[in-house]
Amino acid sequence: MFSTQAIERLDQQAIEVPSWAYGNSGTRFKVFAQAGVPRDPYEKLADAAQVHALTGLAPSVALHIPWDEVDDFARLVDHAESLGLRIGTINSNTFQDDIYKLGSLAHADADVRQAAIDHHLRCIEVMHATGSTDLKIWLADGTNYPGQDDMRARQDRLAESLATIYERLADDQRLVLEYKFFEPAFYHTDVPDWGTSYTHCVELGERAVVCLDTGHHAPGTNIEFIVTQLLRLGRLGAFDFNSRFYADDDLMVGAADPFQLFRIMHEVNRGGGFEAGSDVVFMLDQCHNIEAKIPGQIRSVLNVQEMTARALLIDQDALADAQGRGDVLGANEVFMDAFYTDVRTALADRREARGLPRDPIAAYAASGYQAEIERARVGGTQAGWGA
Ligand code: LRH
Ligand code: MN
Ligand code: MN
Repeated sequence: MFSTQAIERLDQQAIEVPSWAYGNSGTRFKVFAQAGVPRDPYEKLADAAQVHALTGLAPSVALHIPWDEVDDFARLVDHAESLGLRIGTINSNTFQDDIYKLGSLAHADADVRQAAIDHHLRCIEVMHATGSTDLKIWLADGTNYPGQDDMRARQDRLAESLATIYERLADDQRLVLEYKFFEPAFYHTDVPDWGTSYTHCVELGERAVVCLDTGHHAPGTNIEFIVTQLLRLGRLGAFDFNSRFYADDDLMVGAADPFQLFRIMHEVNRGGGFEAGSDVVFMLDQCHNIEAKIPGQIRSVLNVQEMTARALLIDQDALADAQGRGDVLGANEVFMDAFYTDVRTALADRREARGLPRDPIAAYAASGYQAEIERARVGGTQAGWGA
């Protein structure tokens, strides 16, 4: 079914999983506790290792600081390596402390800005200790009411704070700036869209790149166009994948709108994002509030793989030919033919050939791992919001 090049790309596909997906999570209404959830970052890595062992798709784990602070990061790295994993992106959280109520890097008070900068410097230390190359910054900064603060001054302060952090990165480290159009701030957000993120990145330098979280756009936004543009500009650093029906729902990627994921993956392919040497990081950023966490992560990485496989099936020559001839319906048919192709059996065959289970979800259920952690772990923590 697949070309040799497509098989190569699928075999090499790597999707980064977030440590917070394994802990208890929920909404502002309720956090539902699940039996066997991890009590610390070591156990989160052990759970992530299950996902990789059964799919071959998830070799790295993103951490959030301070959720995943430990005394000895060298020990955490050893633990990750013993599980066949590595530590990926380090996310800085400047949204959970009282001092950041009115902002962090864009705050009006220089002392608060300094505290937020210091937190990022701590994240850079963690990156050195873990070998991580990406510092991902998402800011809750913004205002709730018109006139509450000077939006223009906030941009200037933000630019200055980001520059101070950027200067401290090593040559092989990147600053990845994530945008989000609203929430928790409801009137304005200081990095609301890809244009603002891109503008700050260009000002900072070549190692500043944009993170596109699929849940962070207004309804109806053509996300794949943003992917195209950022790849064209050489500034698409990372994805935070998840699904949304309404706002930042953080549901499983590929669940709400697999066609959108397919369209995104086509643009990634078109823009060279799957080529050797591409440094686009494909991360999941989602939580499992009501479903089981490890199977939820397995389902998610398989969804990404399936839509990537379908995108790689697009007959590029036929598509270019139809486009060149102005054959509107013909071009659309070539595109849709690939989307409507069921790749699940072919991917199961490929997994079997690689020594992986044909059905990773069934293999997880049969492994006994879930029963083991439910027996061994008592008092798992809320690893998401409020941890
Ligand atoms: C913000 C966000 C960001 C955070 C994560 C927990 O909505 O997408 O990436 O780090 O959620
Ligand atoms: Mn995100
Ligand atoms: Mn989000």
